[in-house]
Amino acid sequence: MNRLLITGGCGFIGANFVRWSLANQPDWEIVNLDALTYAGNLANLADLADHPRYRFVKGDIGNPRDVAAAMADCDAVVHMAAESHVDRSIEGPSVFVQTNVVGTQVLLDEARRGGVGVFVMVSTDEVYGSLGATGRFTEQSPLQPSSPYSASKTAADLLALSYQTTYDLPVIVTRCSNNYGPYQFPEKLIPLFVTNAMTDQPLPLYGDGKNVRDWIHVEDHVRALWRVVEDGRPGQVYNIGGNNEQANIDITRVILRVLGKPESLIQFVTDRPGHDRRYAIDAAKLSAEIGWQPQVKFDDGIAATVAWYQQNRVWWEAIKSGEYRDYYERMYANR
Ligand code: NAD
Ligand code: TDX
Repeated sequence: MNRLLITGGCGFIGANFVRWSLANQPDWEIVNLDALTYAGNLANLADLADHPRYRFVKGDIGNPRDVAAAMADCDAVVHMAAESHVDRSIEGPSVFVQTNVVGTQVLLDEARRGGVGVFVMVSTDEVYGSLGATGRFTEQSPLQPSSPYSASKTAADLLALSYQTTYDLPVIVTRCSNNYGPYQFPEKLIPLFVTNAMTDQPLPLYGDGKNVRDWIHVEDHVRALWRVVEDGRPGQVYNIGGNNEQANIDITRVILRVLGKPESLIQFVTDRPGHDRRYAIDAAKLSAEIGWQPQVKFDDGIAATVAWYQQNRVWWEAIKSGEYRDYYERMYANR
């Protein structure tokens, strides 16, 4: 039996990673280190809490003792714990530097000490900054992050690579595009707009609504991460993308159409400062070296995702009724 440590397993991508791994990777035990911040939710994995190949450790990646306890006897690390929301980073960058940069350094030091076989640093396409109307990001594109969030992820990404160069730690960096799917916290575009539309609340579209993102279903991302754990080359960077560029206004219309809600719910609001115009990922390297391809078609994935939010109203209503209300007020009132 092999053992993998995932950090941030109670968040959106993490919970999907844990669920998929326990179902599809029978030779692996999964240890999940998560601090349960506002974005971490034990309910995401409640049905798996007693699974024989799963262990949850509540702890902070910035705390060396928590990290050492969780990483003991692990063969692989998939590091995805982070502060992940761009708008929150604009409001308050400090925790982004603490978690995303310092937390990553603490994990890397413990991985060196413990001698793990592979350390996958889950980075993001946002490290590349913004594209114009044409072209796609390759692994050679310059790193030009725009927000405190993406700058902190860039620092972590490069720090991880430096541990490979300097200490020969077997680090692999992945840079994925925008994920969507079940269990995504309703501060991000798709779950925010789905849940607002379901309750006939306005959908606050930033700027002219024409910013473009390259959407990938979270299960395709999870499959890519496992392929990288098993067959990735240490020291390498791999882009992961859905080959699915969509303008925000088009995503918004799809959501309204699937839910049978009127376009009058769309409300154009003041733009996000430093708002990246367009992301598009060239994932040819991962495909050529490892044979990975995204499998979920966007029309199917978005319909299934909307259906999940319809079927799991209790899940998101609990989130939206708590401290989230203050966040929403701060972020969107008088915008
Ligand atoms: P999320 O915000 O939903 O989840 C983050 C998780 O990390 C939460 O469970 C939280 O409790 C945990 N966490 C935060 N600070 C911690 C700390 N100090 N110690 C331990 N745990 C802590 O994020 P997500 O959308 O699932 O993203 C996961 C990772 O994937 C992040 O690293 C993000 O940068 C990256 N990523 C996300 C996307 C996307 O579209 N969501 C795309 C590319 C890359
Ligand atoms: O209310 C909104 N209105 C709006 O127009 C929100 C929340 C977002 N938007 C726009 C901004 C972006 O152009 O929608 C697009 C997507 O926004 P987010 O869901 O906040 O995602 P983004 O900023 O693109 O970053 C995401 O992808 C890369 C994740 O949050 C990051 O963690 C990941 O690294």
